[in-house]
Amino acid sequence: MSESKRLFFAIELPTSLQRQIVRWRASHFPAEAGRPVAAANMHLTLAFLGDVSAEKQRALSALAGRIFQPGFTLHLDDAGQWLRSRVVWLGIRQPPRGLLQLASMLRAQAARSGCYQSPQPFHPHITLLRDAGQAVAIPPPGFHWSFEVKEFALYESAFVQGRTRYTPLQRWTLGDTLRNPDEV
Ligand code: 2AM
Repeated sequence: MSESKRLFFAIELPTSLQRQIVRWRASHFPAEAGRPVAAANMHLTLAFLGDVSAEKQRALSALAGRIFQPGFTLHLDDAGQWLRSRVVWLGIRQPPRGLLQLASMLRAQAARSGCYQSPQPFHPHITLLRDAGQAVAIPPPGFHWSFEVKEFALYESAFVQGRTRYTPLQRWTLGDTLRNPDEV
């Protein structure tokens, strides 16, 4: 039997934004607020797949490659804490339609392929702190945290030498907005 991997589809964050978020987090949350997510691990999950065999991974990759939709802009303008899952997060007050469509397609493809499906509705967020079991004061996020999303990726989550590491395995480009053929 082939080995399975713990996989999820997600949007990567630009490195410069990851660094800005880390600086903001360091100056707004005390060390005891929770366990900080490493900058390189910050991402926005589109669909969590759970443990997936190599065969199912190939099938899901082929389906993901058939998705055609334009890119979109994300404005990170929200922050909060979920006490039940003990996380502090950054989010988006009004998620763009492109983001919701992409997540919904990937989640539907995963469900049809028999993958684990989260019972939770899609709440786009970037986890900043884990093990945040005590309520913390949440400052408003910094301004100008926007970025263009031009691709999405399939990530592997692995626990290596005592640390969780998320590694992009494959990426897919989102198309440009359809143009008038006469436009140059
Ligand atoms: P989280 O950051 O809110 O914990 C890799 O673990 C990614 O998949 C993380 O973004 C994590 O979300 C998400 N994830 C892990 N387990 C999940 C589950 N059971 N349902 C939905 N998303 C999950």
